[in-house]
Amino acid sequence: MTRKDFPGDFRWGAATAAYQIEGAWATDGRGPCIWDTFAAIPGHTVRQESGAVACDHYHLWKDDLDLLKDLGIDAYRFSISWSRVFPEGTGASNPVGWAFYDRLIDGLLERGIAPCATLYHWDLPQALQDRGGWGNRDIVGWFEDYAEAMFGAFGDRVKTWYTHNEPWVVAWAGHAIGRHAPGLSDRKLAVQVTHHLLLSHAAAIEAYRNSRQGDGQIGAVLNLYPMVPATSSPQDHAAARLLDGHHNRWWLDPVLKGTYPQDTWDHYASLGIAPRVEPGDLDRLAGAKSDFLGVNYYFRKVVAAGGGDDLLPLTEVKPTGAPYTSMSWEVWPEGLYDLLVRLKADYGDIPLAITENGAAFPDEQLTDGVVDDEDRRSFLEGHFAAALKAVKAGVNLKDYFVWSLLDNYEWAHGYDKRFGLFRVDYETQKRTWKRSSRWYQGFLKGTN
Ligand code: IFM
Repeated sequence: MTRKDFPGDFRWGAATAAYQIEGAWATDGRGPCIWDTFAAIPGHTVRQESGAVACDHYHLWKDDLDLLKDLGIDAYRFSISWSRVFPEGTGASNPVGWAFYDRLIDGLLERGIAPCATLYHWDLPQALQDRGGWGNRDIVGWFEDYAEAMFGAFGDRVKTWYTHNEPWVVAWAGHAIGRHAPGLSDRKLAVQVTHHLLLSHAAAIEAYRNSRQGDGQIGAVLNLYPMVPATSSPQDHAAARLLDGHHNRWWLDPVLKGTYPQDTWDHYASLGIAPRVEPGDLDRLAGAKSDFLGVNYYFRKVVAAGGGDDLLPLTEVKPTGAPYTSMSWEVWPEGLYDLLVRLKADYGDIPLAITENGAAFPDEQLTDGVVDDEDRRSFLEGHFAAALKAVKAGVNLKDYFVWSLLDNYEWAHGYDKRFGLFRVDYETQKRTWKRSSRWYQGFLKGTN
């Protein structure tokens, strides 16, 4: 397999997110975000680690862009820190923060790399959380204003925009499970948050269509999983369908069809947690047409009926036979093919982008100055092959971003989990090539 097997305009890239790499949390007027607050509370993150310094990309961005250039990628997916550009989320802007993204975007273009920007990758300005955060319907307007400002400032050079990254995680991990900022445990609120996130996605698309610089592409990024029944029993099939509604269709249907899936709606309603939807909301969702769908794929879920709770009366089974990553995620490249083919079958020919795919491994072995991560290299090769198989099956796949450019802050796991194509020594901030990045470079340059 070489890159020539993929369509000529296929884009290869790497992805990151602001809070996970930038650091400089209190530098140049950046306002606090909910992860600064959440991580400061003992017990929330491993060793109480935060993104305060992370990879210090805010200062080392030039070196990191040189790595991207050396790697030979076409596109770079990064996120904008809302509280760096608007310290309070709304109102006064912070020009020094904007200048950072200007430098970054110009630096990418100078190196021949397409800048692709995510508006929201989980780091809500704390000032907005203090006003109710994603639970307050006003956030739809706050997000729209922020999005409009970003399109105005950077839309002349950024031609690929992502509204939200993995809104499921924002709603459920942040507001029901409490494992992510803002650390709440209220499932009714979590479902209301899903609705506000979806409305804000639609509002950002509207703002983009109205922007003078809205001549690029915009869409959402969802974390999606093939749901596999553990056995052929009708009960396991029903359990897999339930989880599919909760994780996948609750987002896919509104984003791509402008409706909520009836079965999941009825299930939430039976528990008294269906969202409050105001007249016109569904029309707004339906009217916001995406240019593409961003797909983050990491693993499949194998589902058995029974266990769990009244929301999800099921158990996720850990299959044996395949390797697992440091996150205890099964390595299952076939799942990527299954997912892409299913999206085409159920949602038509909307262009798809793999906006994240990658793996955490221990990365302990160093050979000749290179991190010897054969596990990650073979993970990537297997998933690239699955993507190619999907392309050959007629899936309209356009981009592939490896998660992540650098080892970085893996949220509640702190710095324990290494996902990078480049190793980061957090003491010295030295970046080191890995066998996987050398292999990716060879794949891109056609020298493997
Ligand atoms: O690190 C995260 C990223 O922020 C969102 N997608 C999944 C990655 C790995 O857990």
